[in-house]
Amino acid sequence: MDAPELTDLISSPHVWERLDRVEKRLIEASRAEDAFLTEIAQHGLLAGGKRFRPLLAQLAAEFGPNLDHRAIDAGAAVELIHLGSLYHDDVIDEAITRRGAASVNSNWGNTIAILAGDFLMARASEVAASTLGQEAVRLLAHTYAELVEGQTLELQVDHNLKHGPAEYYRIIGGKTASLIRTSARLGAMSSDAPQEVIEAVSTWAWELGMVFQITDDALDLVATDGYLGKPAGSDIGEGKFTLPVLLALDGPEGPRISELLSDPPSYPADAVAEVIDLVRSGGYVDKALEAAAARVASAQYATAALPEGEAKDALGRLGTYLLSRVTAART
Ligand code: GRG
Repeated sequence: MDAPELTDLISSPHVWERLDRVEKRLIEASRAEDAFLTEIAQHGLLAGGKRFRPLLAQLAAEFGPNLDHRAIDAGAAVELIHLGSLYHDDVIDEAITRRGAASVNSNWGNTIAILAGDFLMARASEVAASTLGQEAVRLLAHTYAELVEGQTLELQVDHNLKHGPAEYYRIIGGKTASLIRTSARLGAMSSDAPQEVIEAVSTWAWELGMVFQITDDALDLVATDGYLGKPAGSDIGEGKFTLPVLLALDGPEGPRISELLSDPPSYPADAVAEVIDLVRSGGYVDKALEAAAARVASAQYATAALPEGEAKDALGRLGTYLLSRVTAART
């Protein structure tokens, strides 16, 4: 069965109308004096992307009494940070494509990709400072630091067979859940939601962000190449050992997996295929999904403090949606 579309999960037309305004704000904020820089900065925006972070900002903003242009700026700021970090990430990973198009680094080179990423980050701060205030700028700067910390941690454990789930959770907390939490927090702050509501949506979004990455990593092990748009198991090939692999390393299959991955940095395709097979047949993808489902339950628990209504119901549906993406893509 296919996973539902995000548009089916959120019925409030206001959320989608505001997301359209975020799109216009993104185009405006990514414009530079120089047409060449504008083209590069807007390349990743025009290529696509789910706009998951601005969407969370709009949903969270529904909980406050004063919905205005600040929610739009909150959504634009978090997407600009996200896109800037993707430009930098693609330089680090030497990625060829991003969002179904050529990556900026592959089209224009690393220097341009780094500069354009910096430009997007700077514009995120400018957007936040223009209407959202000092606390929002501080929060975004803190999140930017968390992204860098998560990414740096990940680089340190690349190819390392000895790290475990605790390091994995720290990595994905830094590189993914931190910005997802900030997206929801900034959205709720932008509409002057009460403090306890800001805290509840932040806790919810942290758990959701962790689930976002755990399920994304699981997809790499269970979906087809066609679904992923890249070869399945490419995380293993790159020495990125995600939760199912780390759990398998700790099980009876551990010694064989260690042997197969004992000669970094590049592993033969048949070794990667055997690791994937051991991880899948040992039930470790299922175990990772159980951990994700437990976090969906924690996220749900955090929403108890929120006022009843369509926005709260939508938060509840998003966790299930992330889990269902994996079930639907499983081969
Ligand atoms: C300079 C802020 C800064 C960062 C440098 C490179 C880096 C440190 C951090 C990388 C963080 C990163 C790229 C994490 C992965 C996050 C992630 C889950 C990306 C995919 O997000 P989706 O699926 O993508 O929402 P779309 O394209 O739909 O937006």
